[in-house]
Amino acid sequence: MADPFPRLFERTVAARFCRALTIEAHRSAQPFYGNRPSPRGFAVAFFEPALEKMRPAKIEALQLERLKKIVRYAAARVPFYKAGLKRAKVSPDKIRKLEDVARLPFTVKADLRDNYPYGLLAVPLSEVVEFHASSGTTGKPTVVGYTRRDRETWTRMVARCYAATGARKGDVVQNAYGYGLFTGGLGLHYGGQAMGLAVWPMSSGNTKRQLLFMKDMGTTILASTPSYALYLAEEAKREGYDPRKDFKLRIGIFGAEPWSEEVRDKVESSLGLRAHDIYGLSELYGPGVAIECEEQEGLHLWSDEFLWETIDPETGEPTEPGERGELVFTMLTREAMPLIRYRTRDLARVDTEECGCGRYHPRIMRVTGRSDDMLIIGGVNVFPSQVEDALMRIPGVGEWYEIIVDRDILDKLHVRVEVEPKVYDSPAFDPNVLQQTITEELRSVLTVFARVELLKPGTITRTEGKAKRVVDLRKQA
Ligand code: DLL
Repeated sequence: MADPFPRLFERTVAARFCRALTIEAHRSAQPFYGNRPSPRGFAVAFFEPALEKMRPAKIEALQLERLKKIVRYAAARVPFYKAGLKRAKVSPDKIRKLEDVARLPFTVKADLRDNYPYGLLAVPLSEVVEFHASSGTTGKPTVVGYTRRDRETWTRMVARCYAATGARKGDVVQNAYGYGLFTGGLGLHYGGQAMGLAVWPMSSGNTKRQLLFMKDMGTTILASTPSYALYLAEEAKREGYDPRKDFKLRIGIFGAEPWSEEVRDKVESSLGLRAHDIYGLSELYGPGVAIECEEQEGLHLWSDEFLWETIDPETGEPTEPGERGELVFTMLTREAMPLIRYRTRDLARVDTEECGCGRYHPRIMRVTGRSDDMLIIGGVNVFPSQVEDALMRIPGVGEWYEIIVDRDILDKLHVRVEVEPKVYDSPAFDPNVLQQTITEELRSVLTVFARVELLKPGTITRTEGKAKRVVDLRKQA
């Protein structure tokens, strides 16, 4: 079956309109370096000017056309959505205005786990060109698939992000996000190339080599987690570099974890660049859902592709306009794995005021927290339930444990765990072997290193109510 979605998509005037715009943007494959200065005097650049500068009324018309189609598409192709809509007693033709989205049921991370690995695919495997995976709440990863067109859409979103930061041809990108199942590496890679930039696929780690490349290759754009950028700045000093003289950095593209204005100030002053916050999640392609433009006042959310809502995480009801809530997204053109009303668990406020850069796409005013217990450790998502699952599988491990997260510059994970009393008292007990086994198991499940400390049975304070298993000592400004 060749390219199913476009046919479905082609039928309406709005779809043709949108397609025309996209073609226009691609025809002028050269990114447009509009030289209209923003109120602060920065040059404003666009990758797809027509789509990026679209007025709110047009965006909404396009969203509605796409919403109708994607709901029909998902219901026709994904048994999970067919059943969900039936249970909610909504047929796809009942979607007549954008607000009707609230009649549709939510999709949550557990639905991806329950349909693991391929149950949410709307196309046969022969149409999928790429997969990525992120942490699930237990040992099973969350799987996401892309058709060729999905990957193109993702690429265009990330290219828009680069353009919004002021990137231009001739820029050299050092991409220090992890390459592999994590979407950071390849996402920033594809988008950078589409923007016509030279991309170094560094991946994360090997700090000395990162610094050497930064100097010798004349890196102008650093893409990494904000904590790794801070670490690079510290290490640069330690290694005898003067970042402002030795490096040519001018733009930082930092995301995958929450960060603050204080961190922005530190990274900008120590590395001599302008730091831009980028947001995304694997379920929504990966990085590139939203980015801070040169105004650095909130992250433009590409609302022609992602229909957003903010809800009260307790009740699921929409929040008042402009009020902080949990971000919920419907992917408007996703072919391989359409997601309807996906609850991200990320908390933020969305601002719909016009921005000085000329984009009307609303702005996420920083993701400041989560409505679940997911921890982000050095950009890697870790659910406490994954730690518990892994520990409880290991013979000799007791029932009491504690997860401590701390940060000097980089995040540190420390797992303190009691040994089972019978094992602890046995003459054959070898603490080194048990510690090693736990360390390896955690590393394989979480993909981050945890310092493991074995404890005598009874060491951890027993609580009468809910056990407090996680202590997060990081300061979150
Ligand atoms: O972190 C994708 C990404 C890669 C984003 C590179 C930006 C840059 P996941 O591993 O699925 O995907 O993690 C997604 O990370 O739900 C948020 O909780 C958090 N997150 C991502 N970006 C930001 C940000 C990638 N800018 C989860 N600020 C999301 C705060 C962020 N939290």
